[in-house]
Amino acid sequence: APKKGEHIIDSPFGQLSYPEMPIHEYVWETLQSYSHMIATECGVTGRKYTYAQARDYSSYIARSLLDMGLKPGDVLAIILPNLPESPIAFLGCLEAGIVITSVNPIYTVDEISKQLISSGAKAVITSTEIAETVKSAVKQSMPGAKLIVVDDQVNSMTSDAIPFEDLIKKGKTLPVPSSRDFAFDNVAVLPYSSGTTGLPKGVMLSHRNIVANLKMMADTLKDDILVPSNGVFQQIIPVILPMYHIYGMVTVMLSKMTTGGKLITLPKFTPESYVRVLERNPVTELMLVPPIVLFLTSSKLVKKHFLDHVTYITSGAAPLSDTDVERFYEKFSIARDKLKFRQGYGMTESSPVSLYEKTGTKYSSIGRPICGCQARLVDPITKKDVTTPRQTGELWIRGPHVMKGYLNNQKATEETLQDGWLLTGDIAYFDEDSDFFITDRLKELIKVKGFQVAPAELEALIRTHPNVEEAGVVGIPDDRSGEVPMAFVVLKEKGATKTEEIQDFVKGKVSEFKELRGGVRFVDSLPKNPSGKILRKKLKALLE
Ligand code: AYL
Repeated sequence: APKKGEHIIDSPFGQLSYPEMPIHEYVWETLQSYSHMIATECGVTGRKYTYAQARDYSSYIARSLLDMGLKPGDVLAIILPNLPESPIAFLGCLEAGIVITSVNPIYTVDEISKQLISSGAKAVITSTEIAETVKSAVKQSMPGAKLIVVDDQVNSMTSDAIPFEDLIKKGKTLPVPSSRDFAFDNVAVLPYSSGTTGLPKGVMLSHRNIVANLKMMADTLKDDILVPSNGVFQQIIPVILPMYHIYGMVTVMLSKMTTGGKLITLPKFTPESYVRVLERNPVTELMLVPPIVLFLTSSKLVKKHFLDHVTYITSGAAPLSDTDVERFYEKFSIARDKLKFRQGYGMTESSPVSLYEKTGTKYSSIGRPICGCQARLVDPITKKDVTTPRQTGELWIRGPHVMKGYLNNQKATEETLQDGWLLTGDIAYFDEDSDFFITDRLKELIKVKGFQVAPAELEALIRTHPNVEEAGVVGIPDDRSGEVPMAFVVLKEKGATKTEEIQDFVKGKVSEFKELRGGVRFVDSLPKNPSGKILRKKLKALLE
């Protein structure tokens, strides 16, 4: 019930109910009807697994992990590009009761090390391709951790790594572990997000959070989810969004597996490999971030007939404009009721989806709260609820999909969760139909191609340059990536360092998408509030 002064906007999609079962059981629940169908297939090598195989192998993985001495509640880092084995590793860990921290596979040694230390990972699953980088990170931060390698091509690993395949083989011979107490509110997944401010933090998502979000989406879309019957129809979905990120993990991988979809995995997005997948497979749905929508529209390689079987394109993780969608339809001249464009809004902290534009007609809107989700708009200054259309406020979210909190960070948790409400740090309004629109970001987060970059992380790095006094990092608009990071820097000795030197200093120490592609500007001082916090809005205003 709303408290005094609260103006709660409920979901128009009915009452939510969800089963209290572990994520993997929820995913396998309807397995019988499509056990013989392909669950995952590599878009490059063609290596594939049926649902029955995926289910069995993940169970063998679970048994082997426990046999190796890992215990329920231990943290394991999955550092994998999108491979057909990725869901097997993921669901295997969950079946063993092991908490997964998902790490970006393009991370540098230092970036990986930070997450391994912060999460307290005791083991790592990675792939041959990036094994050397991961090994260095393990050596540097978690010397005792077990290293498991999904052997993509040939087994080039030295003796200290355990081949994933061996775990599958061995697990088959091991007894099924006696059923242990399962707590629905135990942490299941620990992805990293920088939240409203500061460095990346572990987001504690429970089985409840994720099962609830899967069911919230299923109930919201129930009249248009296509479930296979007699093996005739199968959804075919290219998986290009990385599965380490909550979008690829929950909304693509887990969600599509609950309805027997075929996931065509691509280890990394390249225009050529993506186009090849679209050309060779009758794909039924595309789940994208805005820069990839722009790619489809602008690339000459993408032909209209590649989209013949596509009924929905979903975009999320960053703003999408009406023009972006209009241009798409202009290029392909597809009937708008044949292929629908829908926008989702979500956050790692809400497992992720919270609002969804289901009709596919209001392209720039994020729609309405999905089944089981409530929303409010709260004025960040007066703290009063917005009650009328077209007035902006901070978007607050409540529901069973909202995280338990940030790992080992009570302060950040208290700032972000208040009375069960998740303070998103996004500014929004609703129109006369109660459809929501995001207009701005209150938080400092930068979104490059839909992926998070924490200014605090780059600022800390830039400050380690010998001639840097302080630094403030902001995101500036970019045609291709949405935003790119740019730094305002105060030098100790003016004139002694060039802007390119700062850019080069950052290069190589962080993943490519975090590089200062927006440039560097030297300033005499940074605008700050009385308590010393950098005022990023004022920095941005310097650019206008
Ligand atoms: P994180 N429009 C504008 N900004 C958005 C949108 C959107 N549709 N969706 C997400 N954001 C921004 O944790 C917003 O600032 O999760 C939000 O606070 O990496 C931040 O991204 C969260 O970033 C889906 C499935 C969206 C997944 C997601 C994205 C989860 C991104 C919709 O259906």
